[in-house]
Amino acid sequence: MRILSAGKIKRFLSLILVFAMTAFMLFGCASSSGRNDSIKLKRELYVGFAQVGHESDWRSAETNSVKEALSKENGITLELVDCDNDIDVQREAILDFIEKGVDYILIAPIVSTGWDDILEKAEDADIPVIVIDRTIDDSENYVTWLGSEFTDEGLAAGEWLKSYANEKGIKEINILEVTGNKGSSAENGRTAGFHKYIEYEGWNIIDSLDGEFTEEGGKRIMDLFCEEYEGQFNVIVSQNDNMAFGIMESLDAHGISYGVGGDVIIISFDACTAGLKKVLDGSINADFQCNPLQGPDCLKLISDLENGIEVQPETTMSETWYAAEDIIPSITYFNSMGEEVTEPIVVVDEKAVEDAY
Ligand code: GYE
Repeated sequence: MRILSAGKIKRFLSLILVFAMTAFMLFGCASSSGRNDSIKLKRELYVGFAQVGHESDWRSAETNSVKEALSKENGITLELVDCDNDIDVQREAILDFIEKGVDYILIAPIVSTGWDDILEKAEDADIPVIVIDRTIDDSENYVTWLGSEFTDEGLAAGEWLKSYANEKGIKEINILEVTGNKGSSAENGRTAGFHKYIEYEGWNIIDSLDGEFTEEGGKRIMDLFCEEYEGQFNVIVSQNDNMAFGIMESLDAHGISYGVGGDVIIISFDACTAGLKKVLDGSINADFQCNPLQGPDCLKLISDLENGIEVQPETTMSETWYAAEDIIPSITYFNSMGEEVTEPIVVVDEKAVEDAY
């Protein structure tokens, strides 16, 4: 038997690793890549989709992804209601779907509570409900949920800031936080995750206000913060990219520098194309991706349900953490499941922007 040298074994193992990673990228994430070539439904379906609204680039990408997958060509008539962030409109939309007797109801819930009675009605009418994006926390009358681990996004942002401050020798962290809609699980999770670090690291949080996930909201809150706290903060956490755009407008107007080499570190979430452009030009320091391309997985879930295949109660999207500077290769932290994970921090280049949603 030939004995391989340690160097050869190492090279061989890294080859296997590269091969496995390539295979994973090609096939492991296929369900989130937008292709569902093999799915053929046995009957025409009518699906009602109560969408949150159109507040952000993330939301538009999710809407388009669902529209593309749940399409006429795939045998589905999709009735989409844009609820414009109004909880009453969303409830009405679902009651209307129940009345019409749709085959499936798809909900991206604006808030995570207040669903018990309405989902019971859907259950009574025998209409399967699929929840996407944000979670529903006060009812179990739905078949499955597909979305992101928002708490992990917040935890990853906290761990990144801890490592970044260490590397840069930043001793004091004074944070202003612009959250997304209160009561939405996206806001709950990102806040819960990031605030763990505030607590553990003893960082100072000066203020936290709701910017409703919109550019206008981000600007409005930042204008208030600038008036009130100018000179007192060195970190801004914006719970999505669109609010970060508004925040940067406000900082520009107040003559406050930010991003790489600036006075204020900006952390954002979503990593949409416009957001990653801002990371590439150094205006946003780090952006924690939330993956909105849920259409193909929705179609697969519906197809499995149609074929009597049991679906898992939860599907989580795979996501990437991005930064402007090449100083933190990876972060290690305990995720929301209590597992220790090590994940890469990807430095944004032209290609990352091109590949974004
Ligand atoms: O981050 C934000 C959107 O629920 C994950 O909602 C979603 C959030 C997303 O408006 O941009």
